[in-house]
Amino acid sequence: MNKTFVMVKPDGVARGLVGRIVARFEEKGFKLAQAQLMQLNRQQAEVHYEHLNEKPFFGELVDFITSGPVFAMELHGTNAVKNARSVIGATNPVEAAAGTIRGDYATDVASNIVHGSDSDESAEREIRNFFNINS
Ligand code: RTP
Repeated sequence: MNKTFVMVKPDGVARGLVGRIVARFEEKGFKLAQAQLMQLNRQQAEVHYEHLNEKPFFGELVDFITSGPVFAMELHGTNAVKNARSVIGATNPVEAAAGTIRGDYATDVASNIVHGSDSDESAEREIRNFFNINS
């Protein structure tokens, strides 16, 4: 049993998809350990996406992720990082399989509904950054 961090992005919150997205993770077998609707400031967004800060779309990414509330979650489950990413689907919705969140609800890589940690180390860091706890 381990943990991951998942966040419904502003487009998913604005479209009223939070309940359906939480349900998909619960149906898969995840347990919700912490969750909060929150508004990110630019500094928090820049830290979260630090690994992309040299990409040409970085400014748009920060604008987008701070454009409205996000729904942040700590999820617990077996092989949490990999299982959550399989529920989420490929980064670009064009490549995301039907039955995944991005495959079913998104069309554009710039607004792809949900984020999931990409490693155990990222999950630990993101849970700490978003929920201010030592985990
Ligand atoms: P995420 O961090 O959101 O779960 O996404 P990911 O691991 O699947 O993909 P990553 O490479 O970390 O990219 C983070 C987010 O940046 C946006 N993006 N935009 N305009 C573009 O070409 C582009 N490419 C990536 C996406 O919102 C992606 O989820």
